[in-house]
Amino acid sequence: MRLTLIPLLSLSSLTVARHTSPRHATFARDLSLSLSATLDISTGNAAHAEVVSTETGKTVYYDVVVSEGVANPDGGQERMVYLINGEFPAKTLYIDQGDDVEVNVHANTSEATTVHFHGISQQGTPWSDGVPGVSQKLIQPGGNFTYRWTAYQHGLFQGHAHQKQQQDDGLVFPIFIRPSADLERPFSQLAALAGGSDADVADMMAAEANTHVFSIMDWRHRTSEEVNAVWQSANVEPLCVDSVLINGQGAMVCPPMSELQTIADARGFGNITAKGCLAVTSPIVNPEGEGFSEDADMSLIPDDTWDTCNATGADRSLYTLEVDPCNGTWASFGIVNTGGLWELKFSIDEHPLYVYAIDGHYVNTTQPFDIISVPSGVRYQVMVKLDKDDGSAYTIRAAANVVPQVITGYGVLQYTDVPGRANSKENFAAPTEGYPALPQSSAAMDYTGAPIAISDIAEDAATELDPWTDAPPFPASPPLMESDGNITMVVLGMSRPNATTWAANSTVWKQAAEAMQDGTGPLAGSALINAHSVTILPNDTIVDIVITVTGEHPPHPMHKHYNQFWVLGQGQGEWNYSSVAEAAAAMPDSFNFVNPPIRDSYNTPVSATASWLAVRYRTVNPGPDLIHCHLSQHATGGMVEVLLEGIELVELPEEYAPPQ
Ligand SMILES: *[C@@H]1O[C@H](CO)[C@@H](O)[C@H](O)[C@H]1NC(C)=O
Ligand SMILES: *[C@@H]1O[C@H](CO)[C@@H](O)[C@H](O)[C@H]1NC(C)=O
Ligand SMILES: *[C@@H]1O[C@H](CO)[C@@H](O)[C@H](O)[C@H]1NC(C)=O
Ligand SMILES: *[C@@H]1O[C@H](CO)[C@@H](O)[C@H](O)[C@H]1NC(C)=O
Ligand SMILES: *[C@@H]1O[C@H](CO)[C@@H](O)[C@H](O)[C@H]1NC(C)=O
Ligand SMILES: *[C@@H]1O[C@H](CO)[C@@H](O)[C@H](O)[C@H]1NC(C)=O
Ligand SMILES: *[C@@H]1O[C@H](CO)[C@@H](O)[C@H](O)[C@H]1NC(C)=O
Ligand SMILES: *[C@@H]1O[C@H](CO)[C@@H](O)[C@H](O)[C@H]1NC(C)=O
Ligand SMILES: *[C@@H]1O[C@H](CO)[C@@H](O)[C@H](O)[C@H]1NC(C)=O
Ligand SMILES: *[C@@H]1O[C@H](CO)[C@@H](O)[C@H](O)[C@H]1NC(C)=O
Ligand SMILES: *[C@@H]1O[C@H](CO)[C@@H](O)[C@H](O)[C@H]1NC(C)=O
Ligand SMILES: [Cu+2]
Repeated sequence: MRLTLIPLLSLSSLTVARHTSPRHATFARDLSLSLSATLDISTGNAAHAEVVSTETGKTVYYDVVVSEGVANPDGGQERMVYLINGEFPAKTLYIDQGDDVEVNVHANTSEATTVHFHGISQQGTPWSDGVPGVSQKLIQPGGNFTYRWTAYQHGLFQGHAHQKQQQDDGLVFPIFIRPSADLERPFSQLAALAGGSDADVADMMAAEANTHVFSIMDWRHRTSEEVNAVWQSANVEPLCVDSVLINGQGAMVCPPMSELQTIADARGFGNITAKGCLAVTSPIVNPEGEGFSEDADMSLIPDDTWDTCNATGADRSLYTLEVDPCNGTWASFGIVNTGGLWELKFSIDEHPLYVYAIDGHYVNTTQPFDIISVPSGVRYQVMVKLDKDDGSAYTIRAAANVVPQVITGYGVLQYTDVPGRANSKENFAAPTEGYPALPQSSAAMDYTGAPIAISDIAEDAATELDPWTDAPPFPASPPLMESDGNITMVVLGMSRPNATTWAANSTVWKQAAEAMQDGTGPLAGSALINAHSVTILPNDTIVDIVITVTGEHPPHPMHKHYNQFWVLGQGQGEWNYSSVAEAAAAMPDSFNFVNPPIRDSYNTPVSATASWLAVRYRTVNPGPDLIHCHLSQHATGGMVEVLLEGIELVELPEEYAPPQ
């Protein structure tokens, strides 16, 4: 049921709000000058002498120039990529918690674009959320747009295009917000798990401020627009990638067919292609019936996108992070899946991951884990103990562990190289033909991302973090309950009407459609109120969003903009309850009201028949919020709902108001 519509809004009647960040002299500074300064993180001030809570009193300015270039990151194929300030992949943007942030995005591109700050709450700045047609107009080629927001949060985030699937082409950059000094951290727990002491806590504090980010992403030899062209013409969703990159570098891997077929047989895949994909004729890829296989034209699918794999002669240099071999010290790594398709399992051989934050929120884990699974858009922060020998090297792995494809990307963690040691570069070797040369370290997971026993003893099998049970928020932060106010339930059914569309409640929100490019926005409240895929909510109300899935779907990593949600429950079967309270009474084991995960992205459970996911939050930020599947093809395919929250309360600053 849709909620009551509020009266149509006239954007021109909105009044001008106080705006805290004044226009700055650098706003229109010469682009060539700003380029050299851009993303040169000189404003860092992690070691605050004084305690800061939410205000550092400074504004940081960044120019983000998006342009088009060519790159061949996996050695397999040169192709168009987006460059951020001239680089692929983009550098991480570091800021301090409490900073006022101004990011001027310049579209030096042939396609219009916008940038969404993924995970940032945009409290008080809904015009900087970057959703075309909803919070702003598209930035036209040659144009620019200044995003202004305050870094109330801390930890790992990302900025990425929210137009079409441009993110998949490299229009994405990690953002690390260094936490303010006075926050309580979960580091003494981690130190205790490692059998350490206060010295470890101090090391972790220092490491956190210098977090090194690994962006992991699936990669294709065709641009997202080429992929879309195949999708639309063949009427088959392209579901096969060419490689997995770590920080924009990687290697095409073409394992021997015998190896792949063994995997496929073990999993009941049937035939597998040289890229490790299900055959395009598989009913999982291409279901039977009208709108699907009946309307498909397989002849329009190029062989090199699905069937063949050719890494012959490719230059395949792996991303290598060199670390100092200081004994016993800790490194902080951020892991963000900047890709648009495959959930990736991440591990570093022989280095357990002490997870301390997920989606920029501290967590209280119970043990170190060998493997974490990172869906598109999700961010992990981990401490890793650097306790190995000089000159040794360890393989970093990012593996797709999904039904339609098995594939791994590799990187190297290199302790300052000492030639001649057992594990230095000259001794790297390919496991078998078709692989790049890798350090000879002990893996925690195989090519498919499945944990492997480190020895024959069962207890020594590699461990993998379960986000539902193993990472409650730190400090404990139980959810709002019925006693805190009325709760509105919004049920959204995820569906796939045909081979080219994905929908939230049967309505397809066409992000890429012409309607979204015609100049609606900023904060297109009135334009959206009568639109499809819009739920209207008052400000300051508790909302339960229940995502339901019917039939066999991949996990949908549901991402919400604005503030984060509590993941209250998940389960199998149909959702036939009128409230979460009623469902919880019937299935108490499917819920956690004590200390559930706090996230801005979470997977829907997989089921052969039906499943559901229930999340809770309070509307606190008047404006157009969004919840959508973060798989870029599902989002552009239409699996999006706009949540118009207290939209009548929005006061649009003059500089964001539409021209009269
Ligand atoms: C989605 O559809 C279900 C079932 O028809 C309905 O109960 C629910 O209210 C709808 N949700 C929205 C937001 O329209
Ligand atoms: C940014 O765009 C505005 C118009 O919206 C224009 O006046 C300004 O010159 C542009 N600045 C730069 C640096 O491109
Ligand atoms: C804009 O793009 C063109 C070509 O795409 C490139 O030559 C130029 O360097 C870019 N300018 C900036 C400031 O990035
Ligand atoms: C698998 O491939 C073989 C050889 O190409 C073919 O004969 C067989 O029908 C395929 N099986 C399936 C289940 O697609
Ligand atoms: C799939 O659905 C969309 C949206 O309803 C429609 O535009 C498109 O034509 C459909 N495709 C086929 C092959 O029916
Ligand atoms: C594979 O790539 C190499 C190098 O680009 C090329 O020489 C060779 O012909 C390709 N092989 C096939 C089977 O396409
Ligand atoms: C690190 O310290 C441990 C315990 O003191 C020691 O056994 C080990 O050899 C040291 N490793 C290095 C690389 O110095
Ligand atoms: C963290 O978890 C441990 C149990 O693993 C518990 O004893 C402790 O109270 C938790 N701390 C917080 C702040 O939640
Ligand atoms: C909660 O709902 C009840 C019944 O609809 C209503 O009387 C009450 O005013 C609501 N409370 C709040 C805080 O909105
Ligand atoms: C909901 O469905 C389950 C089976 O999925 C059934 O056991 C239960 O009785 C139903 N509950 C209601 C309130 O209809
Ligand atoms: C919206 O609700 C939040 C949470 O109660 C409140 O802090 C905020 O002031 C409200 N915004 C407006 C404009 O009323
Ligand atoms: Cu999805």
